[in-house]
Amino acid sequence: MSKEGWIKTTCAYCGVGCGVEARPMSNGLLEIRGDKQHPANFGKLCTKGIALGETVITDGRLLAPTLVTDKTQSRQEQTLSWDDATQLVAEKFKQTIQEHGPDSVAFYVSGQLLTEDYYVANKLIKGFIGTANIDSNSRLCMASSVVGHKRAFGTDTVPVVYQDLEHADLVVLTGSNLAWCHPVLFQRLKIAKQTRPEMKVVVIDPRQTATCEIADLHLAIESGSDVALFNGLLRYLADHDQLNQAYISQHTQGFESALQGCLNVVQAAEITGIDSELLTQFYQLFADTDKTITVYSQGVNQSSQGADKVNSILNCHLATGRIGQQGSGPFSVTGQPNAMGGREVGGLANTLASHLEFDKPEDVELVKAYWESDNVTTKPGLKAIDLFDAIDAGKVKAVWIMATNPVVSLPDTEKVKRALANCPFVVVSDCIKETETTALADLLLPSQGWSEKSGTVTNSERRISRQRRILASPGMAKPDWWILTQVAKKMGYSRAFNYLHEGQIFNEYAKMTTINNTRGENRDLNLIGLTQLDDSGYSKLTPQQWPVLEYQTELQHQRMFSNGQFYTASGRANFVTVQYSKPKSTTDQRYPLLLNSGRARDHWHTMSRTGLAPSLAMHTPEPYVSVHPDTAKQFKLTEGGIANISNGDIDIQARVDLDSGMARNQIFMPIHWNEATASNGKPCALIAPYADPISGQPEFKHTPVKVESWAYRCEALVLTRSPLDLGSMDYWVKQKLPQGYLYRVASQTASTDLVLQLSQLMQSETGKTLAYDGQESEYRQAIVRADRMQRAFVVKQQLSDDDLEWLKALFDETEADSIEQQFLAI
Ligand SMILES: Nc1nc2c(c(=O)[nH]1)N[C@H]1C(S)=C(S)[C@@H](COP(=O)(O)OP(=O)(O)OC[C@H]3O[C@@H](n4cnc5c(=O)[nH]c(N)nc54)[C@H](O)[C@@H]3O)O[C@H]1N2
Ligand SMILES: Nc1nc2c(c(=O)[nH]1)N[C@H]1C(S)=C(S)[C@@H](COP(=O)(O)OP(=O)(O)OC[C@H]3O[C@@H](n4cnc5c(=O)[nH]c(N)nc54)[C@H](O)[C@@H]3O)O[C@H]1N2
Ligand code: SF4
Ligand SMILES: [Mo]
Repeated sequence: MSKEGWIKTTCAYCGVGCGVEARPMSNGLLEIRGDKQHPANFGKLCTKGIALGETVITDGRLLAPTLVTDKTQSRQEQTLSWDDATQLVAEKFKQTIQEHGPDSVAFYVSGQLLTEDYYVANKLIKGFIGTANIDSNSRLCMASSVVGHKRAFGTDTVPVVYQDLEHADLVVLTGSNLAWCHPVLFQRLKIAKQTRPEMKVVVIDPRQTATCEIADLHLAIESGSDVALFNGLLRYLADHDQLNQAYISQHTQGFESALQGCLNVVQAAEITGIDSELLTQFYQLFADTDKTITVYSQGVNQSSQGADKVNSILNCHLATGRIGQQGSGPFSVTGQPNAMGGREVGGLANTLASHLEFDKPEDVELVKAYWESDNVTTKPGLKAIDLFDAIDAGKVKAVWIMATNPVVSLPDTEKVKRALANCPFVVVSDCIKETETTALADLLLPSQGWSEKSGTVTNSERRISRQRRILASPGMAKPDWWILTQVAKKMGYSRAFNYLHEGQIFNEYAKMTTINNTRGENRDLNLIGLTQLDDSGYSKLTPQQWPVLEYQTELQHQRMFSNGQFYTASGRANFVTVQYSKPKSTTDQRYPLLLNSGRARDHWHTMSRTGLAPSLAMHTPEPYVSVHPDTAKQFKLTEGGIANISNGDIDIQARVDLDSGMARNQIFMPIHWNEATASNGKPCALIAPYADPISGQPEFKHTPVKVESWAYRCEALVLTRSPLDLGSMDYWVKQKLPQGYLYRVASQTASTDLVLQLSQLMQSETGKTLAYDGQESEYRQAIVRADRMQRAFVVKQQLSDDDLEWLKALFDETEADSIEQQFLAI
């Protein structure tokens, strides 16, 4: 802690992993500023980082272990002690294993766990329970990159460092909306381009996104056609004598095979839908520019060809020797704050631990010896989609979900719901009480959240940083690692899970990276320089970039593979032969448009945290669907109207946002709204569970749908100081405001019926009722108590921003007479 009370920690959100300094304020919130010394951000923060202090309120928190004794509508709950709750998990898991074997249980975890939590979860299930049925929401996020890296490099390793973005002469961003999803990295890139205008930026994305603001070239690629684009590039480089032959012959293998079947420019142009001249312009730019970085993210990974897309990119970098050199390399940016840490400790069903692998029997022996367990599993477990299928089929009978909300974020959410509803024992560890996933739990366990929990995370450039405890946690919330160890002990594994604090777990993990790998000779992930940390050293740990052979007191920028040595059997990098193939599903007359899905600037996933910050809700207050104006015309949609989006089985609704940057055959929806925040705006409800056959990563960006206008007869604004249940309304969206909660409502019923429904909602509030009846054109009702408006609604055929501003202003009034006068005025 600094003299002024600032505590250094790391941002709760994206994989940039910005350093944050936080200081408690007297009102219980946190003052936040960027950490000037942190090498990810040097003091900068984006909108989400800046607003972290607003999100530490305890609204909606899960406060105690809770047993749900009746999962039906008339839900019955019972609070348990930690001892009883963890005893119950241990007993249920043990009983299930005894009756049905270890593969009948599973964990489903998250890149939002800290490395220490992840390590303990992985050790318990793979090392002691004896199944690898632990998968992570990183399957939805990074799995294709993991496969691509392993196939090419023999190890799952990001070669570049952030500085490379600043040194590059060409930055290709493909399937990445860096401006919104990794904003501080984007700012670094933008400043670098301003400083060196000769730097070129190319964006490859079917949409013209905010990232295109700095693009010299935007290639609006047909959805799913990246392999054709990068294979075309490989062939172009070969045809134009732009290969690095020396690098290919000295450091790689498999080039000839990879080149065979690569497309020429005309063929690539045909498949990608990009004009061949524009494509040639890009290919020539790539050929001409030695210092090239290719940044890629979910437009690449989340595809039924995700792993092949990744290798098509890596092939081009290997063919030009552009890897491990300053300013060049392929750069898979990570999504969640600890997506990378999870990959390190083995949080995916098909990795063992610490970059030790199932396909090497000697690695399994090393893990057995290190963990002193005979029960270490020898084979991979079920990947996320298969795992939920196995739950649905009754094969997995007990599941523990931690720090993720699969009922919102997995494809085919109806199936996920059904699977969990029928699963005999569902445990959910979360900070929030009411999510779509906690609604299906048999047992809820309250976890500490950001600013309460303590441990480490690793960012996109392999840099390990501390998250520190700053505030006390509410109720009985505990760290995830602690909860896991209590269960492990009660299952009979006391000796292996006797940790007193997270520093001990980190130490055990750091040492694990050195087994048969003293100084990184067999595996690149090596933390020997951190194995000597004592409690005080862990407490003061400054950012360290792996490999950590010596404790880093000075800032390091270590590129990987600079010496041309890889972790394959031969030490050479592999070219992987990949061919373009069509995505699994295609549009037809009935479903003529492709639904693409992704992120909005100021929200994080299912909004459990960003939904609490009024300042963050302003940017995109409602679930929206971006549509090209021509497409809108064709399907009779208007700006600000509501669209119905359907896959034939399921319909969802969102506000129409006309966007001329959209492709005409696509629509785009953000992933953030779900049943907790909107009536029916969840894209995953429509998405089929098609996945990449190797990585298991779902195809989230390519769903054929039809779209039509969702006509409504009237709208309402409801402002209230305490939350309401609007479950029965046709269309509603919840938004946090400084004054309380705003609900935007649209109804297909007559306005008089809507007024009746809303009046009933008003009744749970006490005070003087004010009612204004403008004879169909406008209805208003409010409850005033203690010189404050407590709850109010306005119903009109069409509401405007002015109506909202008027209502908000009345909520700030502190004099009952004045409120009444204004509210009832014509
Ligand atoms: N604001 C915000 N930031 C976040 C997050 C958040 O929730 N909110 N989440 C974090 C997480 S976990 C992740 S994984 C990252 C994700 O970060 P990004 O991957 O940058 O974000 P997305 O919006 O999912 O998708 C990126 C782009 O892929 C494009 N795309 C779709 N199909 C294709 C295709 O076939 N080819 C190509 N080349 N592009 C295509 C989409 O149009 C979209 O613009 O963001 C992280 N940062
Ligand atoms: N259609 C579509 N779907 C997608 C994507 C897409 O682009 N399109 N992207 C996918 C990707 S990349 C991702 S990463 C996922 C994200 O999807 P999810 O992981 O389902 O989303 P989150 O809202 O981040 O869920 C995290 C939950 O963990 C809780 N939590 C936060 N911190 C802690 C903690 O320390 N401990 C515990 N126990 N709980 C905690 C939060 O309250 C929240 O309920 O969505 C995926 N789904
Ligand atoms: S860029 Fe990412 S890590 Fe940095 S402040 Fe923004 S959300 Fe947090
Ligand atoms: Mo992600």
